[in-house]
Amino acid sequence: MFATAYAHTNIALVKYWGKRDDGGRSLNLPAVGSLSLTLDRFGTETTVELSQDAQGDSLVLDGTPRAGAELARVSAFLDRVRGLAKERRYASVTSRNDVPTAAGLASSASAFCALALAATRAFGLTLDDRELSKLARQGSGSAARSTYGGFVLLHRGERDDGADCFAEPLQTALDARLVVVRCGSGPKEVGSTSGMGHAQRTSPYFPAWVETHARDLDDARAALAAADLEKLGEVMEHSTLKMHATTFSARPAFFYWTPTTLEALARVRALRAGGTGAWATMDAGPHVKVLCAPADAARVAAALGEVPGVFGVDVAGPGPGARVLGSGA
Ligand code: 2P0
Repeated sequence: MFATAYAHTNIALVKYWGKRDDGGRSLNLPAVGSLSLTLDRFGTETTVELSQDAQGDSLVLDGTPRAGAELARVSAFLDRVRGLAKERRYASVTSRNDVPTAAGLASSASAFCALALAATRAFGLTLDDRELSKLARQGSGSAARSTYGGFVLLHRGERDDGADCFAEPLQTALDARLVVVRCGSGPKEVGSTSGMGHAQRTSPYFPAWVETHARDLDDARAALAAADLEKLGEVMEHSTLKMHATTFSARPAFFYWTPTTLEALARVRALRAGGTGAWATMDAGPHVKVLCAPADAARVAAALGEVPGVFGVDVAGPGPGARVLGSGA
């Protein structure tokens, strides 16, 4: 049995950052909810093939066999799927990213969503989207959101068993673009999982991050309901700057930003001062993603492309949810 699935990446407008206690169940429950846009470019295609004879799982990522921590994380995720399917067979996983892996463009979001969909189908399970989002979340929190296209909400939930921690799509009349501005190259120094854990344990600002987060989500949802890009952009920038403030104030501190990140941020502010609606968000890496209206995207991309040190710009729009590309025996 095999199945192939594709999932697009997503960028959080209101960020997920930190985990809540799940009583040691390894359910990967977020400390806060989040709200994202699934993109129409960048993503992961993954094939899962079951094997009668294999002595363990295997992983080939972007043409290279992987072992160690990468394989262990995938194998632990497959254990969850085997548990759901009451199956014991091992699987070979072949995955191709069209996201620069570990460069802050959220490859784990599309990767674990595509893996969740391909693995469940290969093991003969058909989960509805809500259950798929809960399963993907256990691989990587942001992956839950790639289940759906467009704007997506991931609920924080309250329950220890994670039953109310799922993603759902948000309806809006708003159309928008995210201009992805590459402000660095190579793998990041601090992964998002370890970065958020360290910030949560050591930053005195972390409690304020959690306390003020629900209001940001409410404001972003109201902005989407009103199709108000300016209001959405304003709360988006506020959320990312608070998230990064927890890294600056961690002990020891760490920085995802490079000087180019700051140059790009200055250019976004200059665009705004000049009357162009443009707002920035940064994740666990140096890149800047600029939210703007479709009609402004070419101008924003040209302005950001001129910033010294920028490696390249891509314009992304709202994309579709995860889908099965093929399956069979
Ligand atoms: C987000 N990030 O909401 C936030 C903003 C990065 C910064 O979700 O530990 O790889 O696997 O659940 O999903 C990236 O963190 O973390 C992320 P885990 P994940 O997109």
